Formats: sequence, structure tokens, C-alpha cells
Amino acid sequence: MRKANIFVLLATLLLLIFNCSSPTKDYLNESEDAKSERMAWWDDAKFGMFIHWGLYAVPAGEYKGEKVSGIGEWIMNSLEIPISEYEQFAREFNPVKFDAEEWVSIAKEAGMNYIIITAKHHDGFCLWDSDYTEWDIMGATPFGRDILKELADACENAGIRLGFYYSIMDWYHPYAQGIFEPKYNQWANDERSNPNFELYIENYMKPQLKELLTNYGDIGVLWFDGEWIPDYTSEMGKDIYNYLRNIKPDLIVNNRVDKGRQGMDGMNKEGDFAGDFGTPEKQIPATGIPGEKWESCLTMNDTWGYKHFDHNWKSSKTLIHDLIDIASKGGNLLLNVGPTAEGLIPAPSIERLKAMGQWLEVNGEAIYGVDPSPVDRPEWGRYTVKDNRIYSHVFDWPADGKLSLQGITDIKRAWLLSDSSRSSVPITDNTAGISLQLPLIAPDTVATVIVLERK
Ligand code: FHN
Repeated sequence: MRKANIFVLLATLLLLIFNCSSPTKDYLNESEDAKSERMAWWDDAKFGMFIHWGLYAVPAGEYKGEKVSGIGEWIMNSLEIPISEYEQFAREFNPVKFDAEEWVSIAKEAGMNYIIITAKHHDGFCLWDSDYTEWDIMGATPFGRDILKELADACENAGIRLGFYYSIMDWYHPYAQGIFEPKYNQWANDERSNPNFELYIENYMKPQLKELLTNYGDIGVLWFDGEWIPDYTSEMGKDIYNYLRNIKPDLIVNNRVDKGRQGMDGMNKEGDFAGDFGTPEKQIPATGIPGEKWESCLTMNDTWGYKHFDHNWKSSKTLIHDLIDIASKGGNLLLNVGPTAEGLIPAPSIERLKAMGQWLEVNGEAIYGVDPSPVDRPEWGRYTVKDNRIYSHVFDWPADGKLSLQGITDIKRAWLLSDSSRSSVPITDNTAGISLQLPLIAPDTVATVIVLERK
């Protein structure tokens, strides 16, 4: 046998031995108990910070005098900015006011328990020092600091879990389904696909995901997006899910790792595998997603990425009611901030987060670790449940102080959660449930919580 053939044979044998020595586990059919144990911290957390930050903060929604009407992080596509021009934003990106400790402190003070940041959004730009591209914070900008490393360290110091958003769609990588690749312009022809897309997945996306899971501490969540592109398949999604779980078995992965856009209820409609949780976006499912884990991701104004002229801010009252509504239906709230190109979270966002944190400081017991309401929501507010307590979140306080709770029975005692002395609130049983005689003035005009202790 010629030496060359012997070499090939030996190389093949080594390859087989190596592959056999690291068997991969199939996590697609994990038991519900194992999944519940893995997701226990996420279930209890209830409230997280979404951070959309990247080069799109430089134009901040406006380019060459034209304002985008849509979401700010899509400006490259919305205004069809050629890659050669878009790269200028990287040369300008120098967020000298970025302070990871400050961002984490803002999240913690708001009562948030985890942070999900756009490690790589659709423009392909990487907020970390990647070995697989120079289109990243270290190679393309004057900033010269690894943003994700600083954020990971700050999260670890503060005891807040960190997760990464990663866009499968990539407008920059030549092997991805690029909107700005003339041959593969998916907007012109959905049928057209990129013959090298699988190389993008195997030789770029997977190695980058491994970087993110092994170089930045105990990452809790991989939050995929951009899965709707024609080149991406459900089989790829299942393979990537197993690839990630074999790197980090306790990792939590959202439903967008699989093909198909999340439907109105936040679960995949096309793919037959829905990751670990559903992701209703800019919406709260009317009745939650019974039997599923889910997280509504919401903006505070109308954009994810910073737009200097988007001042359509929701009130803190609305945001607190959204958090309560979501918790009462068994979901998590991932609430977005879009920092500026300087690295600052906009003041209106901070103002609202402070108000949410102050409310949670008093009422967090009625949100963290709760289960969904056992009865239909009342017209005056919402219910959450934990152990032998039902929490009544009253949005609309009765003028005469008499509150009717339909369908609620077997209550031993009731008190205002904000009352440290736990003075009993008078209860009257009736055929439809119970009535409470409350003070005439609501202790908290946004939402007052009454604790109902079951017999
Ligand atoms: O296209 C993205 C969008 O920019 C943003 O990241 C949201 C947030 O979940 N997800 C996609 C739109 O569904």
C-alpha cells in the first residue's frame, strides 16, 4: 500500500476515533421535568432587560437627511445603505460613555433579573472580539474594548443572568442570506438562495456561538432571531439547538432557533420544534400560551434600536400593568432599551425603569416566581398565585372600597401587601365568591396588591 494511502487511512481512523470519543447527546426530546429544572431560574425571574445596541445607534434612525419610518436597527435595509457606506458607522462607533456596571445597576434597580443583549443583529456586526471576523468591536471600530466581556463581568458581579441575542440572518457575511448581496437579494426573489449558506452555518455561525458560550462566563440564554430567511431550515435549527446544549447543557434557547416566525401566540407555526420558550413580540397574548413557557418582548417606545426622534414613550403605569398582565398569564417580560452611540441608555427609559423598580420593591413578592391566575381575570385588575396565596392586583380602585372577587373562595385572611403590619381586610363570603371592604383611597394608584391567604 502506498504511503499516501496509509496516511489517508490513519487520518480517517483518527477522525473516527475522535468523533466517537465525543458522542453528542440529543436534547430534542428532553423530559418536561428536566426542562422545568433547567428553566427554574428563568421561570422565577419573570422580568428581564432586552438591549438592542450596535452600529445602527450611530445614524439613530436618520441617514443623509432621510428618517426611517420603521425600527431603528433596520436602517441599513430600510434606507438600502450599501455595505461600503454602512461600514463608515463602524469607524464612527466609539461609545466612550459606555459603563457596563451602570447598565447592570439600572437593570437591577428596575427589578430585572436577566439581560439579553444583541451580540450580533441583522447587520452582522459583532459586539465582541470574535476570532472569525474583523467586522466586530475590536477590528472595525476605534473603541477597542470587548463590550460583551465588560457586560458579562458586570452581570456576574451583580448576580444578574446574561444572555445573547444572535441573528441568523446576516446582511454582511458573503455566505449568509444577504439582503445586500445582489445575487441573493431575498427581497427580489425569495426563491433565490445562497449556495454557501451551510458554510456560513458550519464555519461561522456555530464557531461564533461557541465563542459566546465559552468565553463570557455562565451564559443563561441564547435568543435567536432572523430565522425566517429562505436558506434557514428547521433541520438546521434542531442541529444548532443540540450543538449548543452539548456545549452548555443548562443553556436556555428561544423558539426562534427553529424555522418559521412565531405566530400570534409566540410559538413557531412552521417549524415542528419550538425551542424552550415562545417569543410574542410587541404583544401580550390575550390568554397567554397555556402549557407553554413564553416571554413577551416589548419596546418602551416604538423602536428597538435607538432613534433620536422616537419620543413615543409608554407610561410607567402602562409598563407596570404590562408586567402584571404577563405574569398573571404565566409569561416573562423582556423589556427593551436602545442605548445611544455614546453608550447611554436614554433618560426616558431610565425614568420608567426606576418607577418599575420602586413598584417591585414593594410588590415583587406578587410577581417573582408566581404561577398564572387560576380564574379569569377580573375587570378591575389581575391575579397571580404563589404557594397558598392569591395576589389581587387592583388597577381600578372601587370608589366605595367594596371589591368583588368572582370565583375566589376559601380565603382565610386578606391584607394589603404594602402593609407591613398585615392588618386584616374585612372579607364577606357570597355565592359568587368573596367581597373585600378596602380603604377608600388606593395606597398605590398604579396597582395596589391585596394578599389573599387560602384556607
Ligand atoms: O427584525 C428583528 C427586529 O430588529 C428586533 O430585533 C425584534 C426584537 O425581537 N426581532 C425582529 C423582528 O421580529
